[in-house]
Amino acid sequence: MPTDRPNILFIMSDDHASHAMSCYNSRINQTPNLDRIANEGMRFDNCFCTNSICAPSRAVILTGTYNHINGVTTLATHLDGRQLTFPKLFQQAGYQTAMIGKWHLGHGGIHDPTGFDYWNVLPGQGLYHNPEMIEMGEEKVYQGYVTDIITDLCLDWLKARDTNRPFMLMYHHKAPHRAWEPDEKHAHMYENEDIPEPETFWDDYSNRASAAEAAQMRVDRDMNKNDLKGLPPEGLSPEEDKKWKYQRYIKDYLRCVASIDDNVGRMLDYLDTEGLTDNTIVIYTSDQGFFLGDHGWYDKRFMYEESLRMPFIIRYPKEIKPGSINTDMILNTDFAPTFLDYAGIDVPETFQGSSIRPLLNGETPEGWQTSMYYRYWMHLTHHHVYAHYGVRTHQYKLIYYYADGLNQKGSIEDTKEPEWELFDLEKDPYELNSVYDNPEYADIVRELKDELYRLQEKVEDERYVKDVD
Ligand SMILES: [Ca+2]
Repeated sequence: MPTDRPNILFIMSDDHASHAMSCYNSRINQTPNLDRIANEGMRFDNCFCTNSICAPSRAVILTGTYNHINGVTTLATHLDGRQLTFPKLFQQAGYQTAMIGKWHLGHGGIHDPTGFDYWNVLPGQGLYHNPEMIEMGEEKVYQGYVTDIITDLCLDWLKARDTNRPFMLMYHHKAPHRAWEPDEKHAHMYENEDIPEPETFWDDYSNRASAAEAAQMRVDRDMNKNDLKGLPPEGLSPEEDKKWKYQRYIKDYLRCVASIDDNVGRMLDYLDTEGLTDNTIVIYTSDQGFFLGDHGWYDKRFMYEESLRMPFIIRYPKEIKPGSINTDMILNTDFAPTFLDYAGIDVPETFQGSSIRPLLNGETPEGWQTSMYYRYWMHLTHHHVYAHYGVRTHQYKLIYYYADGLNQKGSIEDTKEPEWELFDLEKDPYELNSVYDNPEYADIVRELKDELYRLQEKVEDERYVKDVD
């Protein structure tokens, strides 16, 4: 084995949308420490998840396979840890490996983390304050704020590591997941200001399939007292009420993000102090995007842009030109092959993505993906979002709401009539007008359906029984 193998510091948060990061030109907050990673490395503007929900995205990242292969289609399907994962390969190759923070892929027996020399994870979603954690199978309660605690545990592990061997550390935050509970230090940020509302805040869900209107994740209607940390003042008009709720929601969300930013700063400072910066690949991403009042919503699940898009910034001074921006399409299936590539470990043939290392060197390989396949399986559960699949290219997005639970654990068996949507992302970047039935797009629809079925076959998924034409 080569002696100069890089360390991997894989930072992931939960539900952090890229439009709440200043390196992605956020209009609503500043993230100076996350920006350090982007400014000293590369920012990806078209990184997408293949199923926009927590556990499924995490399973894709670990196994390098789509959810119909790894079995984690919904939140109720836990990971079978007997599968091949990239941490196992790192461990076998002599890396020191650790998983600290949010796991959310099940606990006990075959569901505990595997491939790690050390793991210490939150049970399920975990708590923001004084969280219980499971350290190598043993439950412990920690005093303090979860984002600080996870960072402290990562720093402790790094300080105690064997400095003669490289490390792969998964530093995975719970924040800024619902119910967005900030710590005392950030509780008063934004107190005397109004956060701008997104362009689609007043969306009325017209000109689309029925799924958008049917979803139950509206800021004005579906947030509860826990989300809002109180109830709106009496006597507000419906518009004022919605605006009030948005401010409560977004400020707490951004306060949780601010704590992540501070803590990532501590981590980057540690790498600097220890002389580890040059030989450590630092990645910051989130398991999916999130609606920050966009379309009047919170939450994710939909194949719409705000939810589909993952932040992805990466720094590696030895290979990546500082301040670079890439617009090629990359997916969460590509993460594992990329990490393995850098570590000099062969990527197993069963992994379905590709290493993005050429992109990081400024070269887009011939035939690089220009379309992606998406599938949300968890029909109706929690937020009444219809099960759907679809294809996105750089210009278009075709979505098929097959709206069937298909007996997936964690889905609800209440089948709806299937519907299609097509968006021209150049003309309609906010996806407000489906042009599926517009005759001018008939050829595009045909091409995209062919591409959808091609991708479905390529990744070995099955077409829905009513999707025939
Ligand atoms: Ca998530």
